[in-house]
Amino acid sequence: MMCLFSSILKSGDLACLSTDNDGDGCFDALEGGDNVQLSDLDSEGRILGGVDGDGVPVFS
Ligand SMILES: [Ca+2]
Repeated sequence: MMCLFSSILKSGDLACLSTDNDGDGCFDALEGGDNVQLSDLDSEGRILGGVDGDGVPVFS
């Protein structure tokens, strides 16, 4: 994956590739307030399933 604009986290990782930007141990997808459940994520915090035509994740 290529990031056009991204900050660098304290960990040295690119923020756009991190699934826990603030490093609190809770996946950002769960903290986003879009009713994402743990069961919607893989073990690394990535949303399972595909994306719609606008690149928005599609999950049930
Ligand atoms: Ca987090």
